[in-house]
Amino acid sequence: MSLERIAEGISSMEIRGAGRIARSAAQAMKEVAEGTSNRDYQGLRDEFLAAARTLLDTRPTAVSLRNALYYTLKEMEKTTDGKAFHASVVKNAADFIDASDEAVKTIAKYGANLIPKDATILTHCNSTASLLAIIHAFKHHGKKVKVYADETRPRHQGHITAKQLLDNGVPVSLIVDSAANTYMKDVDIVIVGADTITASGCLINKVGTSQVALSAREHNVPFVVCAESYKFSIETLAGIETIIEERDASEVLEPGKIPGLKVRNPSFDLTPARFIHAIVTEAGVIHPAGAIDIINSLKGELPFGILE
Ligand code: RI2
Repeated sequence: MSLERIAEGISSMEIRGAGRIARSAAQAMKEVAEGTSNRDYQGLRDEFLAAARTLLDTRPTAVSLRNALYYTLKEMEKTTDGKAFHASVVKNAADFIDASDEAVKTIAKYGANLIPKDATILTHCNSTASLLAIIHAFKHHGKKVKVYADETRPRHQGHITAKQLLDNGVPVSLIVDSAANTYMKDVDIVIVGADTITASGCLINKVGTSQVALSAREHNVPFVVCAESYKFSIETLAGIETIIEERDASEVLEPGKIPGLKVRNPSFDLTPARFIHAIVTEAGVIHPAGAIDIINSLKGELPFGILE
């Protein structure tokens, strides 16, 4: 797909999931590189930065998207040789996509180890790595798990989770988000994905996640997050606050149904580190306080700030 088509797909959430958004952004940069005959450094720099900014504007909260762009452009300040810079963008984009796919598989294996035998699990929204961890525990560890899947208003990503679990033979019940606390007394572990992990180990994830975390804490249920390293926010290390994306009211209420009514529709919320039992990354299972180590390793590798 072209840059414009991918950007439109991310904006409309046809392309969704922080990991898939990041891989799609890298793919878009690869398409831009493969589509230009330009080998002049400055011309390429202008072209790639313009493409990166188009992608950045699609979903401001998606730190994974920003980090994917940093990864793709990480040689930009290291060479002024146009040919070398061009080749690096093609290679880095492809490498990011492969590394992201591998990270999800690794997290699924590590996450499956955390799932107790015959556990009842509660999920919120739809997260690739979290889902694969549950399926891995069910299929490869023989754990007779069953799942309560929050439907996750307003876009009902929980329906995707429920269908994928059903298709893999995992017993699952879809519940409305406000029923999570009711069933939490029967739950052995909560597993969710991540849009962003901040430097202080907080989680930014689909709206409603923080209420699930509150309920899990109240019921003494471990709350586990699956997050690839590229979801960790370098910006928060510098004290730059992550924007919580607010989406169109029409996702919540049919336009004109209640004339004059104001609707708020935040796409994500923040779960404090103290509510998080563990974060499963491809580098291993860490305590939220370990987020700083992941971010420091990213800082050494990614050209933080080049897209400002
Ligand atoms: P994976 C999703 O947001 C959910 O918040 C999910 O937890 C997170 O992205 C990560 O998804 P949205 O794209 O990368 O539905 O684990 O707004 O698939």
